Amino acid sequence: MRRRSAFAALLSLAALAVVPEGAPRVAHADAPPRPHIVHIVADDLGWKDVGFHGAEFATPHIDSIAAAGVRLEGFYAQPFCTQTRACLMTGRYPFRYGLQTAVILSAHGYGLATDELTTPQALAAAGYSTALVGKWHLGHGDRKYWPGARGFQRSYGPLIGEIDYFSHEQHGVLDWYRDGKPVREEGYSTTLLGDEAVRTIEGHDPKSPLYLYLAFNAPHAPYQAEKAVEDRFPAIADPTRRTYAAMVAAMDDQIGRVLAALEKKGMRGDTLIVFHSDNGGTRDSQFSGEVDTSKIRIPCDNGPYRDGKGNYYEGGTRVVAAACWPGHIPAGKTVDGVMHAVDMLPTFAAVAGASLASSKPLDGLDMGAVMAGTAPSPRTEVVLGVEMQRAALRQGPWKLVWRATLPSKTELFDLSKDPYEKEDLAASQTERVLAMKARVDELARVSVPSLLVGTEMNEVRARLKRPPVIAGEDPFAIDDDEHGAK
Ligand SMILES: [Ca+2]
Repeated sequence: MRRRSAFAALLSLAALAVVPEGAPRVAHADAPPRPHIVHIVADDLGWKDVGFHGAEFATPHIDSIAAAGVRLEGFYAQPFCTQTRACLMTGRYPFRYGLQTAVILSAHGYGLATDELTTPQALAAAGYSTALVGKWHLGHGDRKYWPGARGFQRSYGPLIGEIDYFSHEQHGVLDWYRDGKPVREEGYSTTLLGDEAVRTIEGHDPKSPLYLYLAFNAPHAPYQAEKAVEDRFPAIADPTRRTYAAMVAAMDDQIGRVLAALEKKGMRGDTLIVFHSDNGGTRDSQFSGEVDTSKIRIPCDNGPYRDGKGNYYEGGTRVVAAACWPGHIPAGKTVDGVMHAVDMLPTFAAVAGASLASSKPLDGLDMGAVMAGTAPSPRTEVVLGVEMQRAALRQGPWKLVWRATLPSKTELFDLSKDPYEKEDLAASQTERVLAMKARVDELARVSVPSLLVGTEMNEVRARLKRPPVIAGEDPFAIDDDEHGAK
């Protein structure tokens, strides 16, 4: 049976309401509205780094999405890029397919398991045109992981994503592709992604539904902006913060062009737009990525939320988010209901009338009614992560943050009273802590082993076959192997 969303149900009710008394019921009144879906994802954007959360620089176009619809103030993601993108594509938590640890590094060959049903596969089967414009980060070492093999009819942008914004290279290797072929192009990557998103909309036949996944690599490190945009922020004294503001502003400019293109094409009123970051802003240079940021002041701002990217506190996982869809999502409201990145696939599938029958069991839930403000969130639990060394779980207002490696550390917070995680209640809530740890253990037992840990252990095993490293007369001559050089 086809899933029907709250959006679809509302539309059906509205359709019935305008049918005159005695007139025949229209047979297709039950059909889902099948909106276009534009899913915009920012990379490592701080919670506070948008105008509507109080940034000191303006983001008028991102703000306009929130103003035309709802702020999603209970929106969770994973603490790292790959993990959240995997959630968005599968509706399932990363520990179910081995992506629970950090990210796929540029030197890694593994990717998102190819037996997972992806969002573009599900939507394409329902008649949607599917386009990825932006960062993928779900596997680059084998073509079977590339977006074209995973459901996207068109794709453009970086496969990995931590690129130089001008050369589009990572470690000196080009990471910029169109439909699976590397392309050398001039221009600031954020602008190029905006150009392509606009082209995609302009070239689309509005009569058929479009799924555009617009995944900016901004404002992820390296911190690079165009000077003309930086010059818009003379009042920001810190140079890295000024650059970062310009990176966010450049992304906001491009989002503005996308909104204008939808308007011009007559699609805006029939488009569900969801915007969010893939994880919290970076606060610790060890989690900024592969470039060295240890010598600069990290520029992201998560406002009052604790810590940032890479860890399970709210600053790493509760991200800025907004959604709009005229006539279906009320304008200017705030939705506090808890939701997670895994919920996007079921939510999109419901409004699209797409079948998820061939998916493995989903962790995600349809959040259509929550976004519409007609129902509270059905989500009673958020699994923020289950790894071999640590985990975090939210149940109702309670949040467990567990470092299982020695020396271990267990923290429990009541987010209803302490959203900024200042008061650890673990010592006074021992039974609750035990029950939540038991739940984590249960999930750990059904986890697929971490592909990152397995890959790195293979590196250790390869070392077993290497000759001994024995100190010679020159103390500087022996260190290459120890430092990972080939
Ligand atoms: Ca990220």
